[in-house]
Amino acid sequence: MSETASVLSNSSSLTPSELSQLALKIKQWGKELGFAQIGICDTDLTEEEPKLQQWLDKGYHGDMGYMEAHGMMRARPYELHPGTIRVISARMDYLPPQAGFATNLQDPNLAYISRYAGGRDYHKLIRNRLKHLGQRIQAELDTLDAGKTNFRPFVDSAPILERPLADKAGLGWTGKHSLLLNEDAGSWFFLGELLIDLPLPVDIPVKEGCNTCVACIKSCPTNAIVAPYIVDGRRCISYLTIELQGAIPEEFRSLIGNRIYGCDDCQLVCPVNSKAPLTIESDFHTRDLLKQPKLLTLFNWGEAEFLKITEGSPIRRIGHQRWLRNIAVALGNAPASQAIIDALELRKQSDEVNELVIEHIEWALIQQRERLVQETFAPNRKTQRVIRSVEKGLPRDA
Ligand code: B12
Ligand code: SF4
Ligand code: SF4
Repeated sequence: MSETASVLSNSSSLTPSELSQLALKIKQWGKELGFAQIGICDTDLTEEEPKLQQWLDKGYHGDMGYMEAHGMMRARPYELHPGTIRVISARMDYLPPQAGFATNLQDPNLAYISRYAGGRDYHKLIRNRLKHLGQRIQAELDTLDAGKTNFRPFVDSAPILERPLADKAGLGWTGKHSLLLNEDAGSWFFLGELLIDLPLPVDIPVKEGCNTCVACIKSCPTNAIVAPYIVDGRRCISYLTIELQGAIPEEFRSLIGNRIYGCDDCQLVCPVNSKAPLTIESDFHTRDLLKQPKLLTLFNWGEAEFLKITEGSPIRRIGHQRWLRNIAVALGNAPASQAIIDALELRKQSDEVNELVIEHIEWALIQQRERLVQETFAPNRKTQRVIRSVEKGLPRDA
């Protein structure tokens, strides 16, 4: 049936024992569909509502208007999809092989792209798998002659608090960086969920495991983790390079370093990630052209090339102008070089750049020219600490 086909459920016809059996099967089917883990929770997020409201009141969402657009619906899955009484929460690993984190961060002429974004866009892939999961559940109900279920898959872009739901469903605990962490799998995974109207048995949340650690808070390049569990989105490099439409505030430009699309630092220093498994999805492997790419190479891509190379990748959504904006900032942070100055000048003259990009290019030119007469380059102290921590704690992925 179509995932949106809404037919009143007669799920009450299933006995508690049949529902428990079904829950076990759902977890097994989830694995077969490539999910690392599935958990089930109810829809009650009332505890999160005041925290979400506070986060919005403080303006931590910045320009992400979609975060406030739906009021408290984010904390009320039953409003998003009426009839919902359970959330089947799923996580899928994305850490690609040969991540080369430290290699990448310590070479300021290379562009750093968040490791979730080097392969295929996860939204469609996960949503489709969740849809298949829903269809398998329906097929099982058919064999039990138990009527129709009403389900709907969501991944990331819907107004729903995915992390608190996954926390409730026992997939891990909320780390001080605000991401979900799993004792065996770290945090390199996406979340998605199937909203459903079956009274399945719920899972038990796991105990918080950060203890006294504060590594993520201390290592965030822009001090975006303003208190344990609370991220001021406006300061986060992920927001500045992906979500923000306009100019990147100057105070953050040098702190961004060579990170041109997202940031992984709070996860890189996390000790729980030392056990993280690599993804089993080849779709999430980093595309060859995005493996340790040179800033200048990426900066020279024209729009057609950008669109072609990033087809099907999450990177495409920022568009060519913001791509150039971000790379201009990274070039401004790179060691002084005449080749960089020439490339910036050339781009500035081209008819492919808008005012936004020109302003960032001008900033980069000033940094480059000042540095040309000054010193040799070294990554800032925080980044050096992240690099050391990755080399020591995540040697496989360094
Ligand atoms: C908006 C958003 C962002 C914003 C804001 C980040 C944020 N922390 O809110 C920006 C653009 C900065 C961002 C960045 C990233 N994001 Co994001 N993001 C989202 C999105 C769309 C909504 C998150 C949200 O609801 N924020 C609102 C605030 C209020 O929620 P919150 O941060 O969880 O806040 C809660 C805590 O503060 C808590 N709280 C307050 N006090 C206390 C005290 C205690 C003790 C506790 C336990 C909790 C607590 O209550 C609040 C309300 O629940 C979700 C997808 C989704 N629909 O849920 C993905 C999502 C959270 N992002 C994800 C990822 C992967 C990232 C990045 C790693 C991407 C990257 N590499 O660049 C970074 C990580 C940055 C970070 N440390 O958070 C994944 C996380 C997967 C996981 N393992 O948890 C998600 C779930 C997307 C997905 N479907 O997989 N993201
Ligand atoms: S993603 Fe980077 S900038 Fe954002 S909170 Fe984590 S370390 Fe800070
Ligand atoms: S770095 Fe430490 S405090 Fe931060 S999420 Fe990981 S274990 Fe928790």
